[in-house]
Amino acid sequence: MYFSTLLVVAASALAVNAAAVVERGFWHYNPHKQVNHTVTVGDLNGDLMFNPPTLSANPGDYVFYVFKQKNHSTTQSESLFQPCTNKAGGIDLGFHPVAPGQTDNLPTIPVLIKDKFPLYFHCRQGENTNASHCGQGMVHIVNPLFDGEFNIFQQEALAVGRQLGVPQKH
Ligand SMILES: *[C@@H]1O[C@H](CO)[C@@H](O)[C@H](O)[C@H]1NC(C)=O
Ligand SMILES: *[C@@H]1O[C@H](CO)[C@@H](O)[C@H](O)[C@H]1NC(C)=O
Ligand SMILES: *[C@@H]1O[C@H](CO)[C@@H](O)[C@H](O)[C@H]1NC(C)=O
Ligand SMILES: [Cu+2]
Repeated sequence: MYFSTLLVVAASALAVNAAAVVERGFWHYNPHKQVNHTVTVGDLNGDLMFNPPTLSANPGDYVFYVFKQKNHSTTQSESLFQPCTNKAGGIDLGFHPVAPGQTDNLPTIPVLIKDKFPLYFHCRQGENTNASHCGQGMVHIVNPLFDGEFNIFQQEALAVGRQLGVPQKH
C-alpha cells in the first residue's frame, strides 16, 4: 500500500524532472529555478548599509544592486578578515551618487552569481580615511558559509574603522 503510493510519488517526480529536462534542454538542466534578487545599497535616510545584509543565491541567479542616497559602491572584499581591502580583479560596481529625495530611476546593476562560494562586499566610499563607509560597517555577503558570519565580517570592518579613526557611536 505504502509502497505503491511511494512508487506513484516517485514516478510523478521523475515525470516533472523529465519535463524540465525536455523544456530546458538536457545539458542546461538545473534543479534550481533561476531567481533575481534585489539588494539596496544605502537608503533614503542615508544609512550606511546593504539590505538585505546577506542572501543565498544559486548559480545562474542575478543580484540586482539598487543604489540609494549618498554615493556608494559595491566592491568585492579581499576576504572575510580584510573587509575594507578591495580584491584585485574582483567585482566593483563603481560609485553611484543619488540625490537626496530621489526615488525613481535609481542606478541598478545586476551581478551574475556563478557558484555557491561566498562573495564578500563592502562600500569603498572614503576608503582609508576616517569617513570610510566600510569602516562604519557597510558590508554585505552573498552566500555566507554559516550563520553569524556576517556579524564576524562586520565586526572586522568596524575594527578597520577604529584604526582609521572613524568617529565611534556610543
Ligand atoms: C532575471 O533577470 C534577467 C536579466 O535581466 C532576465 O533575463 C531574466 O528573465 C530574469 N528572470 C526572472 C525569473 O525574472
Ligand atoms: C562619489 O564618490 C567618488 C569617490 O569618493 C568621487 O570620486 C565622486 O566625485 C563622488 N561623486 C559625487 C557626485 O559626489
Ligand atoms: C577626519 O579626518 C579629517 C582630515 O582628514 C580631520 O579634519 C577630522 O578632524 C577627522 N575627524 C575625526 C572625527 O577624527
Ligand atoms: Cu557607501
